[in-house]
Amino acid sequence: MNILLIHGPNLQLLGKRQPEIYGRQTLADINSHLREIASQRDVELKVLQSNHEGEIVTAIGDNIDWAHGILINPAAYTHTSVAIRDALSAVNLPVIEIHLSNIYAREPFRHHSYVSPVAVGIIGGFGAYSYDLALDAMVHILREKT
Ligand code: CA2
Repeated sequence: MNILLIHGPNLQLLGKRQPEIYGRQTLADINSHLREIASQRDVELKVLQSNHEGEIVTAIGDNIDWAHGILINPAAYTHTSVAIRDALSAVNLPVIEIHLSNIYAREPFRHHSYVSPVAVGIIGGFGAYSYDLALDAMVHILREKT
């Protein structure tokens, strides 16, 4: 089972800035914890972070034949990117949208997501644990399918 995990713009700053909003764990901490869970679940995890919309679009398309499911924290692109939504919709794989924070408890401009309508589910508000929950949810979905 192959799962692609995409982190959107500015998430490379995790643990280094605004810990009151996004927590103290760095992206490297989160990724290494997820790789551990993935290996316990017998899952191949491919991880990438990009600050560029086009790179994220390309990565989604490039993994169409590799990935069985996609986990994505589109970060600010959640609220702006038709291109990422179209790419996710085109690959026709299960997608789980992840957020560290509860976007509905924040500024109104964060309340709309272009990605949610093409996701099977959305997990947010649990800090780095949102990623653990999303990985387990994806494994559950993919195991149910086989
Ligand atoms: O809560 C989330 O995971 C978000 O996707 C994070 C995005 C934000 O634009 C979304 O509305 C919600 C922001 C990611 C920026 O990450 C930073 C991390 C540390 C310091 C500064 C920014």
